[in-house]
Amino acid sequence: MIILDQVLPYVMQIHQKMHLSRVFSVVWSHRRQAVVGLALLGLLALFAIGCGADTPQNTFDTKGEVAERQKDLFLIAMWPALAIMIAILGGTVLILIRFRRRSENDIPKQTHGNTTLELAWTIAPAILLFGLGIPMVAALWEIGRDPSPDAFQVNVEGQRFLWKFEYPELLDESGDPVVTFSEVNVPAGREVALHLTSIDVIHSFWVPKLAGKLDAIPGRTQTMWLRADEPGSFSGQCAEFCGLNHADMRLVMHALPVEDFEAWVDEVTGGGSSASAAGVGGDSGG
Ligand SMILES: [Cu+2]
Repeated sequence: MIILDQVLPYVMQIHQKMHLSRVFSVVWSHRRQAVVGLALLGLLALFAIGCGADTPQNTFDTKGEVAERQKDLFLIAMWPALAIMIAILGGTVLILIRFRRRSENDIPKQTHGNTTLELAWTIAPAILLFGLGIPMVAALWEIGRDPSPDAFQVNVEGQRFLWKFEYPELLDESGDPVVTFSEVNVPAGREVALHLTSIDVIHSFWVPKLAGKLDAIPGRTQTMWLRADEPGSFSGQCAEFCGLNHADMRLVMHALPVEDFEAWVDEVTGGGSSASAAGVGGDSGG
């Protein structure tokens, strides 16, 4: 407190001496430093966002129709938002500089209302919202639809801390559905229906390159569909904090070429029920 008692009068003195406009003019006179500082900040920002794009869960590197449409939605919302942000922040900075107080008795021009401006800033956002709304609703409709009847069926069960995949169309030699953990095989290029549930807490199923996330909820079954355009192994993970080992609740979705997929089906079923699963028209949905 003693320090504060000593410092405060001093600060007050400076404050009285340096009127705000003078502070501003001091800052303005150092604009070369300001420009250098801003340039450095910009460089730092570029450096910070320059992280590798070649990562296994990059939502921009889409490999399936659902993820692709979701990325498109994000971009058509992001670009206008970015333009608006630059216009508003840029305008604010411009106004701060252009209309700054230049002398002690400087009184700004007084205005009240501007019909043109008010109409413009009501109508323009309305048009923008409408323009964004149409493709968004269309995409929601398509992504949120039921899986097609010939989709490959997989029942997904979240449990702390792994994913269990059951293939209702693939029966092993004792007649039980084939089950895998943490890794799931699906046919590339064919629609996959995922029926999600959980046996303990709420988890969230997410394979970023193929589709957005959907919660796996105890006592409920939620269905989503996705399709891998090309064969490949796609990394995913639980996206809902579910306990201490949540970070270990990863998965890999292998989208196999037709021959490989059929070979795997033959292997796990003993050649028994490969027809319904690998072919078109499996109808024993989960
Ligand atoms: Cu989790």
